[in-house]
Amino acid sequence: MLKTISKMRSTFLLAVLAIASGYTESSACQAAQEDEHNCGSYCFTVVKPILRHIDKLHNQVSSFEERRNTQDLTAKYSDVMTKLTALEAGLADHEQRLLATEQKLTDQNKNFVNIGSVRYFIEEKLKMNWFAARYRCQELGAHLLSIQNEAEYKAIIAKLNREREYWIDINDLAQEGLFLSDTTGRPAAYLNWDPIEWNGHFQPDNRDNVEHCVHLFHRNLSLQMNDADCRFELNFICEI
Ligand SMILES: [Ca+2]
Ligand SMILES: [Ca+2]
Repeated sequence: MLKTISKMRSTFLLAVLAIASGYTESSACQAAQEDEHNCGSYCFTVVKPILRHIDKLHNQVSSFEERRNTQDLTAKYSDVMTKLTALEAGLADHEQRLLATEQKLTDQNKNFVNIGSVRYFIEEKLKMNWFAARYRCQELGAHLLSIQNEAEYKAIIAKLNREREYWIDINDLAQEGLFLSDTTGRPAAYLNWDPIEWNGHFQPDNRDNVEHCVHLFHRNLSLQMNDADCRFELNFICEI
């Protein structure tokens, strides 16, 4: 009897080891059946349900691992989609800012005009005092308009709005009555003062002793020069 129990135990252990190693029930049973003639049909009948149960547990473990792998993949997919969504939002924001920048450049380009080989920026919207306008031109890599001769004067005023007034680079800030080009530091190359009398004065009149900056303004159906208070806020022209 003890010998029979010992055989049964060894057969059982052999089957368990086989299943634990990845064998199926049938392969385990095949191994076990090799000892059946030693174990006897009775003990094998006792062991077989246990083998089936162990095989069932093995299948359940395999199924659980498959589900866990699926859950891992689902979590990774969700993580990737979250990152992708954030990336798309970032791209959309970047694209929006790019469009805004392009629109701004387009708007600015509308104000650029080419006359011969010279490029001008005509600020029709913003109004600034003479010093701020000068700085704005420098920001654009330019300077306030420096008219060199009558031909350039006529070419540029043909592009201007006659309803507006524009700062140019001429001033007598350094010495009253000496009108210099801010671009060259030399006496202005071209002057075209408004010829119409104004309160008994002709331009430049340095009215109230505060008019030291020159602008083009509309009088007599043309745009001609006048000295004005540099603190006035006017449109302006940059030359590149
Ligand atoms: Ca003056
Ligand atoms: Ca004046």
